[in-house]
Amino acid sequence: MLIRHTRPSDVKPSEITPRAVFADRRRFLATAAVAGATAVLSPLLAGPAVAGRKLDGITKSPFSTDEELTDYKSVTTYNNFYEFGAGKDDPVENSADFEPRPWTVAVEGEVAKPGVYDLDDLIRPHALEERIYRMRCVEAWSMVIPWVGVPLGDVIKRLEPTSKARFVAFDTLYDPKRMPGQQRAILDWPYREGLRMDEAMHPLTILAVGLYGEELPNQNGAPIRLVVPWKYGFKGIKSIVRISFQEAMPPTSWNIATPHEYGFYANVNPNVDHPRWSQARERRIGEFFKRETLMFNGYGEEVAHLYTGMDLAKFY
Ligand SMILES: Nc1nc2c(c(=O)[nH]1)N[C@H]1C(S)=C(S)[C@@H](COP(=O)(O)O)O[C@H]1N2
Ligand SMILES: [Mo]
Repeated sequence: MLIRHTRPSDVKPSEITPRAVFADRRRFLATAAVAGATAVLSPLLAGPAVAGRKLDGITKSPFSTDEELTDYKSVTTYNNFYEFGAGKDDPVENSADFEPRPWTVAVEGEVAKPGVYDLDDLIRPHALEERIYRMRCVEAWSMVIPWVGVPLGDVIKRLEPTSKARFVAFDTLYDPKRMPGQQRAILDWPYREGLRMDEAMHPLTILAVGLYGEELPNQNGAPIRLVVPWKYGFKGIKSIVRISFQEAMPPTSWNIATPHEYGFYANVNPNVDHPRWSQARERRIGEFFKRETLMFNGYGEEVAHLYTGMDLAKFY
């Protein structure tokens, strides 16, 4: 549960949490203390995840596009999430039993406030925004999705990265029992992604916790995923459990798998083709005719300055 109507100070965890879960939480607290983590822990456990639970208090963002939304069904049934299978309809079918609560995110590396953060403690200090973004998959299909989330930059500022932090790395959960696709070596698990610090701090970059006004469905990366609308979809890592601040450029899953096909930057660029297909046009899901792909997915005015002087054919 991301938005609570009770203040944490109003209720003791022993009053609202079933005994077994409370015991588990105490074990977790002890572990975190042993690990020396400066954990910021909510005294309330997040409630069980309920698919389609409405999120409250969402403000509309001026960064939204006014293009027609891709229908909810397509957004939630045509997915890439290899942890649940490589077919587009595998994630919705195979993630139904995935429990995205409770959830913690480890914050590590070059940062003043490392620790194991409860999801709520990472997100709740920030107002939830609706961000309607064009999304462009490297496979040349696109959607318009009304995400709900918070600017990653606001979260990062609160964590206080050190002056050495030049990159941010993200890991997806590694748990082959809960993510059956990880039982096969399709990728070098866990799925990993990363951003340069200025990309991570850019106001368009968000951590999403919902879509269409509701908590994220499992197949879209519950309970927390990255959204970077000027980059190919694979940068938008799902079900994040680790955020690490680093001096060196982090390895990323698709770059490890096929370096000549997928680079670190992965900016949407109609002028640089994938070795096996053109990136000049895309099929907007729900439309028949293809449309032209726009430089930086149409966000060039906002982000082109980040790449001044870089050869984008070399740094693809
Ligand atoms: N952990 C993880 N994150 C992932 C993927 C994945 O396979 N595993 N697929 C990526 C790709 S290729 C795309 S296009 C987007 C799709 O996000 P959506 O299903 O919410 O539209 O998720 C990205 N994030
Ligand atoms: Mo993708």
